Amino acid sequence: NGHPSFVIWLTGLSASGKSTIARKLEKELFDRKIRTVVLDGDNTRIGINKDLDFSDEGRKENIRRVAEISKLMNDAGVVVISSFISPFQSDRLLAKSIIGQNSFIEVFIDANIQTCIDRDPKGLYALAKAGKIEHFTGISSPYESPENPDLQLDTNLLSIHDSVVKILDFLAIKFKL
Ligand code: GGZ
Repeated sequence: NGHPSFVIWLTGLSASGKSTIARKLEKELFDRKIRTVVLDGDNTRIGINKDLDFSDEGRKENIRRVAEISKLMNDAGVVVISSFISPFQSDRLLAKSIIGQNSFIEVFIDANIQTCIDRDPKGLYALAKAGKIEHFTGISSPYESPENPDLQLDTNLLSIHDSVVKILDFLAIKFKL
């Protein structure tokens, strides 16, 4: 009854393209009558996770909670697009174990740090370099690249559209969407 449910987990630096890809993918899935929700820092860090900071521990708890929410929504039959920097391999592994390995699709949105610094759409990299934001990912806090992602999308080379198509192609094969 209905469509399969799973979690598309987008990981990558700030300004790598995660949110834009998440929103376009959401629209494509909506057009295919697939019930979809996007979770990201914008809709979780102001609400359920507003007590958390960007320390390693704050991020760990952020990812743990959004993984648990992703799991609950997934169990209700909703496809979840979770778009978080999620810089630590151990936290992504935890998310995978919470969600279930067959339902967890790890997509590495791979833009190199210099590209992100050059884009700097919100001026956050400049603030971080000036020491005005502490432990900013890529500047003063690490990003651990996924070792074995289901998909790796180089947004230096691929357009947003082509990135979304690659995800849809993957889902078509894996889940016969
Ligand atoms: C990284 C930060 C920080 C620090 C604020 N480090 O590009 P944005 O602005 O809109 O998205 C980033 C968002 C990252 O939140 P996440 O919940 O995805 O991070 S994590 O998965 O690591 O928990 C950025 C903004 O928050 N932001 N301070 N210090 N990004």
